[in-house]
Amino acid sequence: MPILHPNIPEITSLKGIHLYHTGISNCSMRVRLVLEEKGLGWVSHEIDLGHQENNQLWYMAINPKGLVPAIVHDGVVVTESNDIMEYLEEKFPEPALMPADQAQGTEAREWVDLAVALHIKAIKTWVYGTTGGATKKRAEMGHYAEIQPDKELLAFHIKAVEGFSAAEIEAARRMLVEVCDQMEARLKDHSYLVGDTQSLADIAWMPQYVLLTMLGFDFSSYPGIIAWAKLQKQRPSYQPAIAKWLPEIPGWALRAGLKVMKAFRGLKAA
Ligand SMILES: N[C@@H](CCC(=O)N[C@@H](CS)C(=O)NCC(=O)O)C(=O)O
Repeated sequence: MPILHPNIPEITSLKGIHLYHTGISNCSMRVRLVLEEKGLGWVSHEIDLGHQENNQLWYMAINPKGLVPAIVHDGVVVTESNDIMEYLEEKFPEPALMPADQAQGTEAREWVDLAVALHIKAIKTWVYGTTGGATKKRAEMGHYAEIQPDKELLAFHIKAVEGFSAAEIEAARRMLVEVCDQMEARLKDHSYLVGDTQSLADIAWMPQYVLLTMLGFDFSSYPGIIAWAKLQKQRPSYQPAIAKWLPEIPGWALRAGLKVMKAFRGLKAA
């Protein structure tokens, strides 16, 4: 688990829970859900990914990969959303978000691990690929290559700048369909991914549903997932952890805007 003790007094002197996050980031949503489900107070530090605040030196001292989310809890830094969720579960066990039953605990971790494993190759690739989004500019890539220690992430951003091929986007879509099939198989006669209550498994996947729906991924053949998401949205945590941070424009308008930006970027690159 990436628990860091940076030798930086401004960070190590922080008291309470400080969350470094971005509104629309699905990994940030996960951590906010855990904080809200557990009723924990937290100090918000929004990081502007569009302006590369995440790659500034001060933030990379908190997360050396320059990714959100990260938390500082009483001076201890934890990065990686899955590890932050586990850390919070360990430090603040009530209400429990991991099943007490060992087999169910293993199952919940498998759902979380699946979300981690698919983050770059399916979720990010489909999202960036279909929207044509690249958070970094070609001219910035040389510097980024020098500061980014994670080679998979670096390769991803190089690819995002160059543009994903239709085959790569389709491969990502297929991976997402496979997970949706797996989720649907479970959710068609269950309310939660594991056991009879909310767990980190649901929390790991709800943000993907929110993001993918917003960007036009078709869930219409998955009634079980839709019913599950509806239930998740009724939880008191949904508004402060997710809804409050989403753009105030409807999904169709967001998608139309992204399409125009994609076409514009294509013209500029030509
Ligand atoms: N494995 C990381 C992934 C985090 C991640 O990819 N965060 C995105 C936002 S969802 C980010 O910070 N992107 C900025 C960048 O890649 O430069 C986690 O689970 O925390």
